[in-house]
Amino acid sequence: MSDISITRLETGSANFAQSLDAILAWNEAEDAAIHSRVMEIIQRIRKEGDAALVELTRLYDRFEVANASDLELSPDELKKAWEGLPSDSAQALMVAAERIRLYADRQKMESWRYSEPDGTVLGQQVTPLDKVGVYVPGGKAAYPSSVLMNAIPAKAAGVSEIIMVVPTPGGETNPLVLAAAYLAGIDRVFRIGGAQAVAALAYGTATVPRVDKIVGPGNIYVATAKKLVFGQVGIDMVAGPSEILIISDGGTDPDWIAMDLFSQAEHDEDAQAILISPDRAHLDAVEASIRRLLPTMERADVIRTSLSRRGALIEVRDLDEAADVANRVAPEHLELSVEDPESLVAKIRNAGAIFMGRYTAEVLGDYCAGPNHVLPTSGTARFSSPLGVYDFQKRSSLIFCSRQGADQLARTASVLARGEGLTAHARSAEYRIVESP
Ligand code: HSO
Ligand code: ZN
Repeated sequence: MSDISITRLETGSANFAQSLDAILAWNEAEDAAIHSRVMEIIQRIRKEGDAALVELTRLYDRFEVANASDLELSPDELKKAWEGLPSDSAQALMVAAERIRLYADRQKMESWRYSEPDGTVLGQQVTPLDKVGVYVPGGKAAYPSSVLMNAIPAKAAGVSEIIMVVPTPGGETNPLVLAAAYLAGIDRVFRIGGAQAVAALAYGTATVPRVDKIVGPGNIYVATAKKLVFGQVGIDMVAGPSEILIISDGGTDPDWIAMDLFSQAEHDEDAQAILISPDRAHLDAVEASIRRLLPTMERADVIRTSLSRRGALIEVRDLDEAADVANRVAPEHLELSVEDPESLVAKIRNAGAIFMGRYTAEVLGDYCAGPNHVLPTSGTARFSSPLGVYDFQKRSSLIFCSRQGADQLARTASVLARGEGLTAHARSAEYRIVESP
């Protein structure tokens, strides 16, 4: 069963670009049936509010409550989950939370102002969002670490209320997730999920408050719902499957590299794990490690499928070319498993998170290094960034004009307004002209 076929590519071969594109291609199922089903659910929540929420939760999660208010967990239940944790789990969550908080604090955008000689003041005022919804999946992808990664930056931004939604299929709660919610300081938790939870957060019901932004991962229904409510509320991003790209100079233990590839491949069948190296013998050695270690893995089936479907071992001429390929892929996670990561990192333009050096396994970032593990996927690192405090802050421009400053600006504004044929604009400006030129 350790049989696995993993694509081998060489940048030197004529069809390299096409082969790489084929490996990278990721078409999120654009399913018209799912789209219209989700649309229907959103409409129902908007029209019927709590009643629809209770009914859809019974239908999809087999979780039945008499009143919508019973969908909310009490602060006491969260506290109990926290107190019931084994001490090593509690300790580890605390270490992770503290490090995520310290990193997040650094990301805070601050307000700023500057003045001009005539007394005019310009600036930018930064304000946290009021209410944020955090979606936490209920099934196999229910990660307590993701609760921390989504909630702590919101807290650090100063968001006044964080509302978590988590489906509890069959009424079963996940104590680790609830404990993480308690630790992260989440204010309210509702036992709802799917498109109905996203709609409830976006539009509000009598029981569930309407939020300003919804963050957090979810299945295709949740992702589709987030896309459909975008505009009514903000959303973080619509994440694709996890990805890791490792650049190795050949000096790292092949078993370490194989396990780092596995660590992303085990997330799901569509995850992507790619290794790039100028050292052919090293690529062979890692391939051998993959074959030897795969049967020892609990999630061997998932790993085998994702490595066969979307994995690749790529031979390049040198590390410069490795950086070029990495920039083309724009991976979610990039490991620089090389002797001198500093000189290589300068060549990286597109990556969600960069792990520098042989000891910096991606898993350390997944849980506790400090930077966020919610990262741009599917090549979107070309234009977007990790989730951070700034995603929970917004900016307002500030303009103060002194009498003299207004006079000066009005002369410019008046000319431009008349050019646009907007007389009220022009006259509004001209009222402020008080001195003769
Ligand atoms: N690698 C995932 C995050 C995660 N890993 C959570 C384990 N738990 C996406 O960055
Ligand atoms: Zn992970």
